[in-house]
Amino acid sequence: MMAFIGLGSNLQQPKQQVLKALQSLNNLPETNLLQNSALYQSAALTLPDSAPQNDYINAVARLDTLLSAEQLLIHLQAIENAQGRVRTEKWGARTLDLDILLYGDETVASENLTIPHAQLKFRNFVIHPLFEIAGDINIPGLGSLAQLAEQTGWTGLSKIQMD
Ligand code: ROI
Repeated sequence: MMAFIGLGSNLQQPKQQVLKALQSLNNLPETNLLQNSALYQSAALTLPDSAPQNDYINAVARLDTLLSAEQLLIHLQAIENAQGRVRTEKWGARTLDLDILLYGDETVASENLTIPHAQLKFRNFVIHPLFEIAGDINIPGLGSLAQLAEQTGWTGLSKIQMD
């Protein structure tokens, strides 16, 4: 199955955290990392009235995996934990966040998992990196990614040049 993973970090050398997580994704069982987007710097999206947070580094990865969505989730949580993720408050700063954005063209609505990711359509730091590597896909319930990307601004978001 083709799956797209959103990566985000805003603590403890975020760029290194994201690069390390990409390696870990490639080392998952029955899984290949096919592609990753550039890294993007993005202003933190926070809850109203919460303390300011550092900027995030965000990226999106494309996996080919034989794992089920639920198995994949468990592996992603293990990677987050291995990189020092501590769950404190909702929408708090974090060393690493890994979200299953898409799992083929499947829709999942279970206790632990909502696919497509429920916030995807509101987040330019997901939409633009995803569009960079998967310009021609459709998103279940949302239609063409190209159209979504066209409608989505770049406020607070910039692609990082790695050369
Ligand atoms: N803000 C940005 N810019 N990038 C993220 O990955 C991100 N992740 C989160 C919250 C706290 C909602 N804000 C974010 O989980």
